[in-house]
Amino acid sequence: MVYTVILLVEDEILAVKVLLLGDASVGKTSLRRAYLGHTFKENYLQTLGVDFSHVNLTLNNTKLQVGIWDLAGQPAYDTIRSAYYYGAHGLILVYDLERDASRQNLKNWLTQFLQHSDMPKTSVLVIGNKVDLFDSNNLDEQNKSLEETILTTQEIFPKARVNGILSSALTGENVDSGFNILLSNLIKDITEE
Ligand SMILES: Nc1nc2c(ncn2[C@@H]2O[C@H](COP(=O)(O)OP(=O)(O)OP(=O)(O)O)[C@@H](O)[C@H]2O)c(=O)[nH]1
Ligand SMILES: [Mg+2]
Repeated sequence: MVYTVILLVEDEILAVKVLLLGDASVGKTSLRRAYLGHTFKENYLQTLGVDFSHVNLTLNNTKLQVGIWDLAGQPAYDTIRSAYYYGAHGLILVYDLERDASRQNLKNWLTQFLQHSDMPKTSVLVIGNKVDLFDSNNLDEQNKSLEETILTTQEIFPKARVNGILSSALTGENVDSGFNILLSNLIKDITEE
């Protein structure tokens, strides 16, 4: 099977591929929708296989066309998911701050991704989502586990630029800034090659 690496430099527009990965119901689709400016949906409607969006923007004087591949976390999609890992410049690993098992499981998501990814460099953003469910003045524990997760991710994937944030798709907190961190790193990866 031939896979096309999705990096086209046409008319100085960089076309980049970003993946959202993580357990079912952690909020991947909600984060994608929040980033695109869509309204928050309270009811859970599982992604059926994959959802895709793209957005054009300029960041750090670079024109980007960002393709966001939002992969279903339900185990039923385990076999088809790996086909989407190829050519990803950016990886967003999402966990639910209320479900520590979803954070622990990010190791498995990353390992699975690395078995299929073919890119020399990938930027990674770890997101602890649903921060609106916690007291904003008392996030020490959440910040500590985020730091721990960033370190583990970096250990498993030493070549990657890894960052992390606590976010909320409901309030929009840190959604834009998180994507911007990832995209800035990814521009560095591509332009410094
Ligand atoms: N309170 C709160 N709820 C959220 C947040 N993000 C998502 N949710 C809720 O969590 C549930 C799951 O959200 P989705 O975005 O569908 O989760 P997903 O990760 O895309 O799930 P799959 O498509 O099955 O992999 C929904 O009921 C959302 O309303 C958040 O930031 N805060
Ligand atoms: Mg989804």
